Amino acid sequence: MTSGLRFPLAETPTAEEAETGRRLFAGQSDFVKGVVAMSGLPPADRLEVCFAGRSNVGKSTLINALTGRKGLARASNTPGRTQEINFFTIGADHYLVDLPGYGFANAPVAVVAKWQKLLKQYLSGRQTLRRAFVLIDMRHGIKSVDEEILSLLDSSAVAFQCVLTKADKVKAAEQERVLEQVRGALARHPAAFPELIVTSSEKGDGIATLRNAIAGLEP
Ligand SMILES: Nc1nc2c(ncn2[C@@H]2O[C@H](COP(=O)(O)OP(=O)(O)O)[C@@H](O)[C@H]2O)c(=O)[nH]1
Ligand SMILES: [Mg+2]
Repeated sequence: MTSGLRFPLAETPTAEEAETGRRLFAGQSDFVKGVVAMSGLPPADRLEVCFAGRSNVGKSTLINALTGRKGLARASNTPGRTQEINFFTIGADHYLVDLPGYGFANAPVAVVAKWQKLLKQYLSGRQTLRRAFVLIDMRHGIKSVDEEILSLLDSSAVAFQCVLTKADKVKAAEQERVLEQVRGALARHPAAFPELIVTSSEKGDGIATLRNAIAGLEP
């Protein structure tokens, strides 16, 4: 039995599904607020998805590609800057939540500790959070720096789906090798959703599939 049977690639949406996803993301997207404490969270009054990934994985670029809005999520992070949970609306009834990038080598210990506490509180306490999307660089696969958030998602019982980024930078044979590494690592995580999505924000690959994964979530 090949491990390819576990964690297959999500199927490309049908034309009808793609249209539903397109329509969701064609709705008004706005930055709502950056949150630094649980007391600052907007009311949990709509379906929510969050995006996590190490800094430079391509998270801002992917959020911009999903929404078709270039400047929505700032496409860069400054190491050590205040770590905020950023809320965006997608249409009238979805929140898209941008979690701060992790894995800065030189972030101050106190900043990291404060961030981890807020993240833990957010993930374990947000009733409307339906799925986390964890972005993994297709050139690197799942690294030890990613394991912390995956374990946190397991312990918070938040279903998470892995999204491979920057596929345009990796040749097909190498992509297969990285996908096998990712499948092996995910097998140890009970909260892992059993489908992977390969994307290139540069080429537009996988964007319709990711939109469809979000549009198909039940409120
Ligand atoms: N070739 C390629 N580069 C990408 C892609 N997505 C992001 N990048 C580049 O990767 C770098 C980091 O992207 P960014 O979105 O700021 O990462 P973030 O720190 O995770 O928000 C930028 O130089 C992007 O242009 C992609 O799909 N393909
Ligand atoms: Mg960013």
